Amino acid sequence: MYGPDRSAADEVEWTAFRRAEKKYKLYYDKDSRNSKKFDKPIPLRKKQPKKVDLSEVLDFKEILESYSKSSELHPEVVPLQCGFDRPVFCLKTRPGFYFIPGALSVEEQCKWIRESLTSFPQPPNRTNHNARYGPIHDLFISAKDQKVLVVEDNSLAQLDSESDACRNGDAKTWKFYEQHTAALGDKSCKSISASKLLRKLRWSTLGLQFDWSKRNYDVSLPHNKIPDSLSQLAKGMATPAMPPGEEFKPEAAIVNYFGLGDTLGGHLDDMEADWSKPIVSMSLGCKAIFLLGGKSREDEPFAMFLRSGDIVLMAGEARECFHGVPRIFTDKENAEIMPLEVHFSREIDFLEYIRSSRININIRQVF
Ligand SMILES: O=C(O)CCC(=O)C(=O)O
Repeated sequence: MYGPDRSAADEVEWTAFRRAEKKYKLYYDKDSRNSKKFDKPIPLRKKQPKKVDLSEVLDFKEILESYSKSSELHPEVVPLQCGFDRPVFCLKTRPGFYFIPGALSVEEQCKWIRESLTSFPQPPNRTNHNARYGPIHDLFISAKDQKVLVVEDNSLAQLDSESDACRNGDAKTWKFYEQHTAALGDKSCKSISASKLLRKLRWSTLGLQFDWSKRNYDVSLPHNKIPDSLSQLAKGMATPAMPPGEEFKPEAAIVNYFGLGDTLGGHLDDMEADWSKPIVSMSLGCKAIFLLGGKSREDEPFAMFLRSGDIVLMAGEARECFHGVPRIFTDKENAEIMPLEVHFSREIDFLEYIRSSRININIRQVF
C-alpha cells in the first residue's frame, strides 16, 4: 500500500495541492514490533518509510538525458531556445517556470553548502533561532567543537564585556561554552547543545531581512549586502527568465535548511514588488520533491525531483503558483549525493550534515 492511512471523507476535503503533499510526505510503516506475529518486542527494528509511488514525479535529469540523445521530450515539457549556455526546460501550462538541471558543478555546490552553514547564518543575518536566543555567532564551528549554548545571568553578562554573549528580546543572554565548564555545573541553568541547534536551523536570511511575523521585508533591520559571488551567480542564472537587456538585481535571499521529515508547505512568494522578476532557487544536498501547483490550491500540482545543483526560476505567472517541498530523501538510494560525499570526504562535519540534509538558497529582487 502506498502513502498515509486516510479515510475517503478526509480526502474529499483536501485540495489537490494538499492531496499531493500528503501523497509524497514521509510517513512510516506502522511499527510492527507489537504485532501479534512476534512473541517478544524486537527492539532493533528500524522505522521503515512507507513506500510512495514516484512514477508521476517529473525527473528533469532523465528528461535532459533523453532529450540530448533523441530529442524526445515529456509531453508537458518544452526546451527554452534562448542561447543560454546550458539546457533550460519550461512547462507548457506554467509560463514563467524554468528548470535548469545540474546548473552547478560539484565544486560550486560544495562552496554554497559551506557558505550556507558557516557564513550565511552569521549576524546581522537572522535565523529562526533569533527569536529565542538572540543573534548566534559561529553555530557550525560551535557544533563541531561540541559547545553548548547556555543562558547567562544578566548581571554577570554585563560585567563580561569581552564575551561573545548575545541578547534576545527578553534580555536573556545566551553564550557558547565548552561542554565541561563551570557554567554547566549549575543544573538549573538552561542550555542546549550547538549540534542540536544546528539540526534545528531552518532558515537564515541574507541581504534585506525578511520579517516572518509581518510577512514583509523590514528594510530598517541591519543587514549586509548579498555577497558578490552569490549575486553574480544569481544574475547569470536569472537571464533565461529576464526581459532582454535587463539585469536581475539580487537584494534578498532566504536559505532554507531541511532535515529528514522536514517539509515546506504550499505557499506563494508574493512580498516582492515586481513579480516579473524571477526568484532564483538553487538546491543543494539531498534530493527533494518539489510541488508546483497553479494559482488555486485546487489545481493539480506537478511533482518534480530537485537534485543538488539544480536551479529553478519562477517569474511572471509562475510567481502566482502555489509551491512547496513535501519530501526530502536521505537514504542512500534516493538522496543522490555521492559526488558531494566524495568532495567532502575530508571535511567530516560538512559530510555528516549533508548526508541527512538539503539546503535551498532562493534569491530575490525585492523592488
Ligand atoms: O526549497 C525549495 O526548493 C523551495 C523554497 C521556497 O519555495 C521558498 O523559500 O519560498
